[in-house]
Amino acid sequence: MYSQALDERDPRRDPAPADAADASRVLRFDERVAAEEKIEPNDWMPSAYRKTLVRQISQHAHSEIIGMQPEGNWITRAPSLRRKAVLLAKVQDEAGHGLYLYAAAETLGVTREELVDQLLDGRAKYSSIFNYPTLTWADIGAIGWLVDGAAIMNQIPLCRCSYGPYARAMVRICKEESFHQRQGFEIMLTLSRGTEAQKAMAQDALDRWWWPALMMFGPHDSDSTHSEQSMAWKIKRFSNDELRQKFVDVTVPQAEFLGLRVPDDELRYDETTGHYVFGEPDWSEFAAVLRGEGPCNAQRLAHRRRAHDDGAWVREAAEAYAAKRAATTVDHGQTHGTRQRVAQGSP
Ligand code: BYC
Repeated sequence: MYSQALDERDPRRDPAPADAADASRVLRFDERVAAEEKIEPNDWMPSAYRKTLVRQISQHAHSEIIGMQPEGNWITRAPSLRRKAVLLAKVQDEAGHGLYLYAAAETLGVTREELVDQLLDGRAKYSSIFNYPTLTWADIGAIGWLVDGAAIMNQIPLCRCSYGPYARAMVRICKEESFHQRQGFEIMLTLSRGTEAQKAMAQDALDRWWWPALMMFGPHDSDSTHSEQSMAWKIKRFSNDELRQKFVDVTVPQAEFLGLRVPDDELRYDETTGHYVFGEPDWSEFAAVLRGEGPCNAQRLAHRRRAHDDGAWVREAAEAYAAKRAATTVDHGQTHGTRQRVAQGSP
């Protein structure tokens, strides 16, 4: 009877009962977000909230995975066994971050295979920063200090993201990023206290990584497509410009401590605001990198595709093993069940 009534309803004139239910669910969702309750995978959520999270979390996961390449480039050339062990551990941490983040994205109903396909066929974005080359050992210091430093600034607030699985993944990631930042700063400190050539190498790395690091925070708030809605949903807690400013305020005194010069002629401390005033990143360069035209975009994707193809046998072996185990479990289950029935005297 009810379904017949539904069938006869003209959806263009009659507001659907589902709409009223949806409106009340949106209201309840908004109240929960406002009350700082975490939204969990099985909770109702607006489809746009789900879509935004899948986009951001998967881009973040891809960044961690592609981000292994510029540093991986230096593992065999690290200047000592200690530096090699530390760098290896850092790059492995990044693989781990990628995996937690893919797992967090999967709780939203998307498969890892879909996400990986989007990366490999060039549909998905990953952080612009990983499309720059690591030319010298000092670049490993600059990445730890500046790139992981920017990452921490951006990611600590994500520990309070309204979506539970993302927020919880970020807690461990941030602890590890903090270690990464310190190892980078320590490399820069060693180089800047070293020979003239080592100091020049550190300065050159700062010169090349400073502006790309500022671009990591994304476009200006006025050009940011998603910030306003993401902040209303408490996915983002600070805007791109707010985080960029915090990063500059924290990092410039660190550069001074290292005795290095930040490559920005407009940089000055404003006594009245208590903040640094800084120049404008080259946004046309940022746009080009996002279009796939950065110095290493093609190389990074080609390398990732090759690694994916080379790893096909591992995925196939894992699937075959899982299928074999599943079959064995069924066999054992039947045998066990049969034995029980026999023991109980049933046929
Ligand atoms: N690079 O509306 P907006 C790491 C895109 S991993 C590329 O402001 P949103 C590490 C943006 O996606 C670092 N694309 O976006 C790993 C959007 O395009 P779509 C990665 C960028 O999402 C290894 C459009 O521009 N960190 O730390 O509100 C070793 C408009 O932007 C970038 C994360 O992923 C960029 N830099 O804000 C060492 C953190 N910026 O999607 C370190 C999580 C913007 O509409 N993500 N775009 O096609 C976020 O916090 C935010 O997604 C962002 C951007 C702040 C990055």
